[in-house]
Amino acid sequence: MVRLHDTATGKQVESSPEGTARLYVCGITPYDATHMGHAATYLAFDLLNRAWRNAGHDVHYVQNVTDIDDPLLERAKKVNVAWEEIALRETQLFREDMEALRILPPRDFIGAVESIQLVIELIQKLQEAGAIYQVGTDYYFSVTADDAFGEVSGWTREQMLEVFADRGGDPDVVGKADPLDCIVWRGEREGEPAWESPFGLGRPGWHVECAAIAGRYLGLDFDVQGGGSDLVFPHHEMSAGEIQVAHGEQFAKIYAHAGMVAYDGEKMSKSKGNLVFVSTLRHSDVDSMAVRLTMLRHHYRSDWEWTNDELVASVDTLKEWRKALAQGTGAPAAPVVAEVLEALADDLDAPRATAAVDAWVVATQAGAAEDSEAGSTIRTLLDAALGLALQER
Ligand code: 5CA
Ligand code: ZN
Repeated sequence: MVRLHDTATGKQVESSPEGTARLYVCGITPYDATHMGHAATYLAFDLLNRAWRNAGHDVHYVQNVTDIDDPLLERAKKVNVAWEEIALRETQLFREDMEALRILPPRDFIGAVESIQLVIELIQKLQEAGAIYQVGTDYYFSVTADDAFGEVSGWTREQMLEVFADRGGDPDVVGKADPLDCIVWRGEREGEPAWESPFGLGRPGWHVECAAIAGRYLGLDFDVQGGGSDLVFPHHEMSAGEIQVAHGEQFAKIYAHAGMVAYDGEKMSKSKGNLVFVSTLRHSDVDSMAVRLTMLRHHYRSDWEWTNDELVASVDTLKEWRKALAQGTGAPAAPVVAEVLEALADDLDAPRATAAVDAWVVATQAGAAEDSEAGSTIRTLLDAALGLALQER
């Protein structure tokens, strides 16, 4: 049984999928390369994917790519490259980055652009429910249509209003019924791409894209909706609200959020430019497994700061781990297997899991030799549960 912290209830809850476990994780907006903050979020859900698999579940993992959005169009204009080209290039780079870090790919990897028909259908359902209205050529979702509005984040209106504008919202648009209402269809603007729809030429709003993709590929009431904690509000609140109003059913059972990774004292973000790119590390001499171990040393829910010192320490740690594994014989592996799997099932506690491996390495290097198969057992454990492939060199 995998236990996970649920943002909506503020508690640790048991995730008990019936058969196939269903996971949706919010994907990248591909206007720049993947940084360590993104990577840490995808690593968190990779641990969940692996924990479920180790518990015997098949996992249906869906991830989107926000391949049409304001930041992408702004970047395209600035560098004078077609937005489609930037999106394709950065999405490909993201896939290579994830592969290098041994983050298992989703079963369905779905772009917003290829999902416009699904989005239109969802907006039509919202229209039938009387939950959208027009302002000029734009359409908005009325948050008051959702009785459960606010239950994903648990935030007050004041808290919501404080961040809404910074996170893609437009509280000051004249003509909105409620400043928190979010756009579902943005009428065509000059120089921007647009698609035909019953709502006129335009493009989808952000939240309704993830709602439509998750609803179509996973069905309703799926197991876990995941992303970084910057998506709690408005993104996950709004997509859950839209599905609840359109279908009268719960969007997800659990809302799980990874902490924010900082660099130079501030949240790592494309807009601030304080970035450490996965691809830069990948093209240096640094072992990708050391990059992965550095992230594993931090609990996924905590906010933490990326430092070069920790990366260097991980390189040294892996040297010791490899040496101990190469001995073959070592301290008993069975209790380490049990502890690592239990730590990961307990809200993905990777720091506790890596500490158990450290203890085994120390004991083995000190001469413990009760288990003749220890090296290969621990190697397999590291690979399957923690995604660390430490092949012999
Ligand atoms: N395309 C949307 C989601 S539908 C988006 O938020 N894209 S993103 O490229 O900005 O972020 C991709 C993922 O990385 C999201 O889950 C986001 O919550 C997470 N993320 C972004 N910055 C950080 C950070 N500094 N630390 C940890 N996670 C982050
Ligand atoms: Zn999303």
